[in-house]
Amino acid sequence: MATSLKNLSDYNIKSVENAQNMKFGIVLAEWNTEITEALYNGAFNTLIKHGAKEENIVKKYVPGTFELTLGAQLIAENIDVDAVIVLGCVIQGETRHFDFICHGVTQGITDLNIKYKLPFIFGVLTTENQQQALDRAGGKHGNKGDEAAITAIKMVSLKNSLK
Ligand code: DLZ
Repeated sequence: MATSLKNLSDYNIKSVENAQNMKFGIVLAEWNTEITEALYNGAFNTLIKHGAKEENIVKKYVPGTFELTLGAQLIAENIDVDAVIVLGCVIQGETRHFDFICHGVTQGITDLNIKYKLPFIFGVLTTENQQQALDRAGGKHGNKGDEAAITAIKMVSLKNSLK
């Protein structure tokens, strides 16, 4: 996660395998859409930069971050993909809804990783305010979408190396 000391988009490019033969699903939440579309652009552009073909990247929407788990599962069950990236943004409000959504999606995505033996990558921002989210969606702390894309490529590489 980005801090003032770590930019999400800083990574060692040499250590990332070429993604030309990999297929990705990306599911994004419609809540805080300015942020989630920026995360998507970061993820998409990073996958392309590392060799992924545009036709091998499927984009789907769900209403909110809580629905990312089922959205990701439906992609995994119905589309031929090597990894699924989920992108959302939950901003702290006045009630505990934030905690329930964050807990639900974190546990949900963890469960999917284990159940399907497929990389499901967690690209969800959980911030105190809109500015913190903007800072991590193409702002001064980079873009968590970039990080999610790199993580997806690395996890697919790991899986392929063990076949
Ligand atoms: C209800 C809700 C609230 C309060 N906040 C957010 C948020 O900050 N980010 C987000 O992606 N979704 C939010 N939602 C919607 C929930 O994720 C979910 O769509 C609804 O609770 C319906 O299941």
